Amino acid sequence: MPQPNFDLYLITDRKLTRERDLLWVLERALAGGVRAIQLREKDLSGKELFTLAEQIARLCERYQAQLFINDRVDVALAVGAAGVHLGETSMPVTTARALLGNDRMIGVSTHSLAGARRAAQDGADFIVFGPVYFTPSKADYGEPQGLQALRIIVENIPLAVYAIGGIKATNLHETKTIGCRGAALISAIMSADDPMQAAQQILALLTR
Ligand code: 3NM
Repeated sequence: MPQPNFDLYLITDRKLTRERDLLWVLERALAGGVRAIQLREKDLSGKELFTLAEQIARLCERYQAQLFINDRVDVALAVGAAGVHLGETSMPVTTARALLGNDRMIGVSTHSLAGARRAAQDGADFIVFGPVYFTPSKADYGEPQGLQALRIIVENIPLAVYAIGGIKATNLHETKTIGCRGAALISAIMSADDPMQAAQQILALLTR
């Protein structure tokens, strides 16, 4: 069964690229060393998402990077992605596993210890937990979870845990010391002046 072998999980948001083409930003990030991308563009139709996913899958192949598709098991299978990323409103992990088999990975977004335990029991390959720090897109959900909650997840869940939410070069070391497998992020790379340089800097900090 494949295991997550990446430290940095880059999540897309084409509205946070500062008007730059998403494929351009992703190519820069891949050139900077990113090896795992989650395509997360929730407002696209199936057709639009499939077309974009095919393009990104080709890009990822060139860089030997793994592509995960948010929510859509069908699109993940259609473009031969490495796996799928499920959230609270997605189909059950067990159902996704039945569709995907054991050769593809399932990542799950979690927001509590109970949710993380469930994901592990249901057969997730890795989880993200957050938001650890303040991040504008999740401000409506209340206070961030903080480092202590993240520590509890890492100590209790026998899976690779990626911290998410407001992760930047300046706070990466905190999540690393806690024992996270790595970091998942959007704006620190998508909105960076130079996504390649940002990816290089973050990866250097993560693998140090
Ligand atoms: N999920 P940024 S936080 C997509 O807590 C997402 O599950 C979160 O964006 C969660 O890196 C988040 O720009 C936003 O803070 C991450």
